[in-house]
Amino acid sequence: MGDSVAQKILKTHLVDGEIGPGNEIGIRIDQTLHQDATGTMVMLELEAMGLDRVKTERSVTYVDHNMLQSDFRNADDHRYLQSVAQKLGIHYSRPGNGICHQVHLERFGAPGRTLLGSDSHTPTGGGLGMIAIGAGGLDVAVAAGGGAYYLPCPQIVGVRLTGRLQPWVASKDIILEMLRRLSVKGGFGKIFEYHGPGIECLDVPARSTVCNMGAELGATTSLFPSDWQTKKYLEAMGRGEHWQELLPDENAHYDELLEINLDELVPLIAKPSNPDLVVPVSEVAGTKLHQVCVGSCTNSSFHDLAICANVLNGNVVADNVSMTLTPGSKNVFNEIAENGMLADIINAGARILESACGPCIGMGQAPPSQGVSLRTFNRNFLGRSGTKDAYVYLCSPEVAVVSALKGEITDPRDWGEYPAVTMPEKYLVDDRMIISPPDDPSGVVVERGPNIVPLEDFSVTPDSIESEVVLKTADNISTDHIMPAGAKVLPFRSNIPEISKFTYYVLDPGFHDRCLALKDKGGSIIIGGSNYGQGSSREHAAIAPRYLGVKAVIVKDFARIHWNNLINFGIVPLQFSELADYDTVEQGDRLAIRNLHAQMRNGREVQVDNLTKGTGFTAKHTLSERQVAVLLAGGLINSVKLANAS
Ligand code: MIC
Ligand code: SF4
Repeated sequence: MGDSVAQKILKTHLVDGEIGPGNEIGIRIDQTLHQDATGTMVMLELEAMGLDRVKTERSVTYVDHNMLQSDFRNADDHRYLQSVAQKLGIHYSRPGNGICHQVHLERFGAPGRTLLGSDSHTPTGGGLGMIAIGAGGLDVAVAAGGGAYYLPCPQIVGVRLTGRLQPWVASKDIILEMLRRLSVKGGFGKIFEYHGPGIECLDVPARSTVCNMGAELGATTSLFPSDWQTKKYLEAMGRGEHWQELLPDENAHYDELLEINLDELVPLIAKPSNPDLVVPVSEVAGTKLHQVCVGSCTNSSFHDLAICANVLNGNVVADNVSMTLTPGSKNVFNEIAENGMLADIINAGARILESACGPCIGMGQAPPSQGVSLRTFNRNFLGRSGTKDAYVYLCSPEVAVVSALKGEITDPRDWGEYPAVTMPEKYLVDDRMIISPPDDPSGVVVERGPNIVPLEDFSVTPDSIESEVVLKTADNISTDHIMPAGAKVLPFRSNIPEISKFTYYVLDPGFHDRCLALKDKGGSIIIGGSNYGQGSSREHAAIAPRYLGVKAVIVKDFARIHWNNLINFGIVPLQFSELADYDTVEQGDRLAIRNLHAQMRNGREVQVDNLTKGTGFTAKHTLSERQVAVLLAGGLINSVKLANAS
């Protein structure tokens, strides 16, 4: 049996363990990506670990999330990031240069490489034929310091594409179809490798849209082979020398196979408020709109904007709609400015935003009360838009732009001829907004504002836990629910005591106070449903609960990145062995776990007593031996410090 592209890359980067089902493997990371919302924490962690210079081939910090400077806080973070990047040997992409994933694809990604990013949509890089994985900041910090990235060896699922995308059907519809079939937890523990004749019609940005939103499947990552399309893209970006062909062997082995016939695909849409509530657009056509937003790291490439400009040209956005467009990078912005498309967009009344995450992370453009917002983004979790009772739908730029003109959700195939877009032979590349670090950093002074609060020391995980259930949740709780983002909260990303006040704020405003009241009474425990912690990689969804005294989280099952983050910050992650036991526990119950260390070390089962009900149940854990040691040490920082001391 031959190798898939994913296997080839994993094999050349394997530094620990053996590739095989159920094994934990360690891989070498060539590049790291950090952004401002998670990156300040990564830098604080690097400092806490005592690292003086990154050891990767390339590490880049982007400023793209915390762009609103309504007081000193975000501006302080930017200044800190710029100076600490200089000190640690990290490239710094200045605010205005674009969204991290779009810029990384354009300027740094390369076939055959590994990339670890402190952002869940890092798999965007898979469009170039690389293994790009999203992780918590601490894992990224360790990788930046030259350490391996550990992961449970993923299954490799081959997704064979046949046929061709039909007019008005976009690559976004491929990934929406995957979500329709597999759900937001269908990708757990898997790498999706797209292949087959259908990939020929997809250029690199189109492929990256598919890989980007593989994060919503809960996948480890997604990728495409590196072929002539990859070569063409890298050459157009002036980086032809980074191309190498990387194809699956003819008899490549895939653990599972799926097939999508692109000829049969129709425009799709995800309904509120989960990315897998996917139906054909025709099913919700006619729904009146209040807002349409095109952009985000999923759909802000030149082609995405060009389609919009073409359809908007000569028309005006419907009276009842506020439309925004966001170019994903300064290069894309320049491109549409140079060729006149920007004027078509402005004349149509669309509001052009700076190249950044913007409305995708709730940085402005909150929809009106009970408003319907149609977005080309990747997430529509409750409250993420900034308006709790808004209805957020996710779709392709094609669906978005036609609907913006019609004022209601519209199947774009009813619009007319599909616009022909001429792609640039050479993009207008200008890297002057990326600051390289100096060879000698000795003169660099790290600038810290008052909002930057160093991480507190974490104590060792106790051997005995006796705590109250502070909250019981339903399935599919996202890290947006646990720790919301948005203009109000993001400025506190480098200040844990302050940001912790927003924990579970949208779903349960009393959470913070209840936790604090329990902090000196043994702390608290959270009970969760299935796919707990899906979505963003933000480790604040683990650090803040830890700060508030949460000792354990017991759920039906976890999403990948959050599970890792809980371990990294010393919160015990357990799963119900019998799902029915979930129903026996209530908020307010006092639970006890004795001899935790021995139970975790010696097996997979942990006994939990319900002191309030006089009952008990068995929970299980899926941690490797290495992870058990990290958890019991009180988290990864403690464990790295211990290793450095010995
Ligand atoms: C997101 O899309 O939720 C974010 C904001 O990019 C996050 C990172 C963060 O919370 O800062 C992600 O996807 O990991
Ligand atoms: Fe930014 Fe949105 Fe992409 Fe997250 S999903 S990186 S917030 S554009």
